[in-house]
Amino acid sequence: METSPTAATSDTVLVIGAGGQLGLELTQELRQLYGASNVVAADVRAPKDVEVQQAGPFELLDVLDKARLEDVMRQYKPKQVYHLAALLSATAEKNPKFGWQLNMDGLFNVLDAAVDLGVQQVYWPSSIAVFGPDTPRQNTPQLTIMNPNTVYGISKLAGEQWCEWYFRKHGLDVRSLRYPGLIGYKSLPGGGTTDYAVDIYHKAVAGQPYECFLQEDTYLPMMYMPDALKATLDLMHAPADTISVRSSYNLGAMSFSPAEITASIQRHYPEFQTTYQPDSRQQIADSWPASIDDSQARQDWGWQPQFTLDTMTDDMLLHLKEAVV
Ligand code: AKB
Repeated sequence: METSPTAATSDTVLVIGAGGQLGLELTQELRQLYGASNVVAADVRAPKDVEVQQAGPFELLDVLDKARLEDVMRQYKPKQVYHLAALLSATAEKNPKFGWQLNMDGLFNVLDAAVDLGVQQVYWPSSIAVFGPDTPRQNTPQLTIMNPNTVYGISKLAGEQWCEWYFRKHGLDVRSLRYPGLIGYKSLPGGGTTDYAVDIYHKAVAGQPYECFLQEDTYLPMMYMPDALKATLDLMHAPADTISVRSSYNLGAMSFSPAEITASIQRHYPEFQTTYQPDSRQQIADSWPASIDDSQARQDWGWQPQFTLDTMTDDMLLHLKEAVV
């Protein structure tokens, strides 16, 4: 095994894709943990919100620009890099070449710079999209038939294998989770197949009906953002010798259908209605697991989700209502 030539010396953390659905909340959480000045937010677009801009260091960064990435990393010498920039499933299907380029070349740039500049740890998110129509749909195991059939899924599966390779070949401590659909109230997702489960809450609070792009009985694995943040940080803080999976861990919390999330919302808004108009995202959803076996994550580093569909709904609606008042 070849080891990294120089060790990063600072306590700085770099978050690439800090303006995205996960990046925004993860950056806030990391700033709480390590201090705002120690967490560098980077994104291809400057944050619109002035408060976000002023909350800590920010760098404009296109992860495909390797020279700029290395400059930022030389400047801050991060000990940890969270690389979150990617095109999600529905957008990547519409723009396959760019989806592949961003998701793969971006990852290579980060992994190579991390090795060259002695970064201690890299985090890179994978997804339930690594599974495909041949995969067992219920309680999908950690190790099983994959055969993804979306550009996003193919890029995530290839990325997982590369992460494992960089660990074996270079000793790079890269860690990863296969996220289910993520649901939070602080930011909107963009371009995913599971996004309906965020949009639906916004419509309910606005007093409007929701037209869902999936069928009412389409079950998908989902997770509330506080659980996703906890899982990410628990994984990154776990001792290296407890991490038995160097591709990416299955991670589960809850599974529900559009009909079930509608019923959960109706406990608060009895008049709320969802209609169903499936589009091309239905095919993507049909190729993904309905539920996930995450026993390896539970066994290795004690993963335990907190939120159920109803407790998530209660919390989402509470926060979204506060935002409109
Ligand atoms: C998507 O729907 O593309 C993402 C994912 C499951 O990775 N939310």
